[in-house]
Amino acid sequence: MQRVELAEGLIWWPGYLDRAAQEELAADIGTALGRAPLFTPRMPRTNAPFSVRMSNVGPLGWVSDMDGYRYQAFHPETRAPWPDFPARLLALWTDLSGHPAPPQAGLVNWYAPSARMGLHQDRDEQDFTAPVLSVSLGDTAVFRYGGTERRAPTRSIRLASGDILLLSGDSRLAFHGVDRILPGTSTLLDEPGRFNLTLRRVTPA
Ligand code: MD3
Ligand code: FE
Repeated sequence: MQRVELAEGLIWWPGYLDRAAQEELAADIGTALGRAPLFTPRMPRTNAPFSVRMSNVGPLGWVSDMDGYRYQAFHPETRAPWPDFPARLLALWTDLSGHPAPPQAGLVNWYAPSARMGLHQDRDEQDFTAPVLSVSLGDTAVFRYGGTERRAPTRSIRLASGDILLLSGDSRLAFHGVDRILPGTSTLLDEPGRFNLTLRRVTPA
């Protein structure tokens, strides 16, 4: 298993999940989305829609609307609690995060082929000492990352289905984004596009 340290604390395991494991996780996510459908987040203030659609699993979920970015325990449209973490997703955190406390939020991002995510930092959590773990499923994404200041130079890698990233230490507050999806690069899903699953802690343990 290849383990690549892209920057201090930014670890990449290309092809960590084999095809069978990807299929199982994709099925778990399909089940969760049956209970907590994808929603379209909106930018605070402008109310402009994100091109990425989202849902969550676990006790807390990330949402964004006119009132701001936040974590909350229920779906913004159905008002139902988020589905439980799939056990297979929790196992990846145990195996790879190096963090003693369990994740609290499992954000599910869905990228249709035209979706993008602009360069940003993840700073809505109260505990930056905990890492973030990211799993890619479906079509390859062109992922860009830089430093902790927006003007720092950036580099790009292609995140393929089954790849895992760990964002820890000095990279926990790195700027990052998704420039584009490369449709037709994976046969995992029934439609073109990509899921990204991120596991996070929100509050101090
Ligand atoms: C680097 N998601 O949900 S995952 C996000 O592919 C997000 O959907 C992207 O950025 C996606 O916030 C990138 C990889 C990732 C996740 C969190 C990070 C990279 C990160 C936090 C800090 C630094
Ligand atoms: Fe992010």
